Amino acid sequence: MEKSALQIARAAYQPKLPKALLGSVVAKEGKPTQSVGNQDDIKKLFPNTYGMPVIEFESGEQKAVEPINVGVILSGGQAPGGHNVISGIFDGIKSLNPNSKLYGFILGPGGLVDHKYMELTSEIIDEYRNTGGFDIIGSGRTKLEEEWQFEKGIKILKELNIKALVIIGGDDSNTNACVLAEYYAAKQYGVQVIGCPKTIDGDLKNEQIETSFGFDTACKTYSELIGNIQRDCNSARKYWHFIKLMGRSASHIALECALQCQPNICLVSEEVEAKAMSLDDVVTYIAEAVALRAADGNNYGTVLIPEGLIEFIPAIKKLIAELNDVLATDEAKQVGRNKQLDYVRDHISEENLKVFNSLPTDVASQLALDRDPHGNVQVSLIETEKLLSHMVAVKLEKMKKAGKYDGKFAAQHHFFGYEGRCAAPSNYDADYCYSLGFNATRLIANGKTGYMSIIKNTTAPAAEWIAGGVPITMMMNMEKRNGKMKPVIRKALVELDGAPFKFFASKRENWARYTSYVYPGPIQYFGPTEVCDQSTITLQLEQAK
Ligand code: FBP
Repeated sequence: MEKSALQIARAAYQPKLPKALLGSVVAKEGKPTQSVGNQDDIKKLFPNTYGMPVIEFESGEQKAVEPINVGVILSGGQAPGGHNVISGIFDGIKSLNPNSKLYGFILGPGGLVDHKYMELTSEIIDEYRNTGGFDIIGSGRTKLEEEWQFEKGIKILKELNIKALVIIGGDDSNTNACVLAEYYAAKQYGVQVIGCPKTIDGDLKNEQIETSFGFDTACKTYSELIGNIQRDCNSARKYWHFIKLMGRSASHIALECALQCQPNICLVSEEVEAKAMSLDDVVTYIAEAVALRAADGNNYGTVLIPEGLIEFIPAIKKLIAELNDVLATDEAKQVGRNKQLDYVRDHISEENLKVFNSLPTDVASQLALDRDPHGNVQVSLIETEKLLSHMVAVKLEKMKKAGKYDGKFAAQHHFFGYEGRCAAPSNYDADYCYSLGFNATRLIANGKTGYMSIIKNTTAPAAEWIAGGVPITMMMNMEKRNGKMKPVIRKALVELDGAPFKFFASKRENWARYTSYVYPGPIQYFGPTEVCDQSTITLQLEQAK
């Protein structure tokens, strides 16, 4: 593989590990745990993996370990640092016993079911250290939830003598990891399953998990681009830039980019829902800010829009919930794609039909037709940035006629998502991911299953990071998916009484009116620690509490 000068220098970077993982470790076990909700249901569904303690590793004497074969799966959307999780696992099992082997399943969970795999040797691993992307083995969104899939999986695991499987994924994938761990434990198949918290969306976090990997690099990449746009915007002074940012559900990415770049406007879906705002309320909010700046002679600005916004507008949320139920029936599944919109119109309530018919046709079809394998609306395909700017233009025309606005409005549109998911991991993500992978092997060596690898205290220098494991059942509750109640990891949305949102809320009026842009510039890998090794502002504010 041809490499750039930066890639060559970066390949030599040795990611940091928490002090506790540098030598042998012992597991310190806490008290039995409970799930975050629906304890009775979750306990019943996970009799073998429920209630296990949180684990923290301390330096100590590790017993001699036999060679161990481990399998690894990358699941779901790409996130910077995935290759470092894998290199951490590789180095971790080799340090336990040099004859251990690592197998990667190709293109996500489907690789386990279809028996598509490759052995990851040191030559292969060395090609991918500290690089972005998931291309070492590829990723996929196949949902692992059926017994026949688990049974097909165990066949290949036994054939390769794999004793433990590490699933690197977001909330849905780790939910499936837990279901698989429970199934293999119940059947006494002798295969452990460990999860690693991944997603640029930043919504897999809780008291035990500080952040999901990839969030740091993705936000820094988007912030560089937003900063560049703001500088262009402040130079030409003639456009309003509407920038949609990935994050299927939670607004963590948009909020973090706002904290880094200080745009004029940043919408936060969770606030829109809490204030029960309609689409028209959102449009009015933006239009009034545009008018205020125009009054000062500033016909330009930036608006950050979280990708999932549309789903959080209460009337649309209600509509989506009914659409999910209506589309989950066997009857609906038989309806041809070209008749599906009519079918939907005939089967939803009058109230929801009104909302449905008020939406532009492409948005309505997107809500009604396409779901990902986990039953989620594919919000990345909805052009909210164009929808909003169009509606703002119409609103401003009305305001002009009423003598409430006197300015020029020209819009540019952007969507940042895929640009950041495979960026070369920042030092934070490179270290965090390597530690997560290495730590997963210590959970395996200690016989754990149904755990997620965790690294805490990550705003401190890496030597002070805390390593351990959290039982996945502890993060679960019951939620409706595809029309049925299912055990799932609770998604972490932006908390409106949390420090990051409160800080943003205290500043946004000023940022809206006066040009206060910050231009963060590109991620730096080499140089002073205050430039290269800082975590996200979100995490810093959360940890400062
Ligand atoms: P994960 O939750 O699997 O990490 O993926 C998140 C995400 O990047 C969202 O931000 C986005 O909406 C979605 O994936 C896009 O999915 P796809 O890659 O299938 O287009």
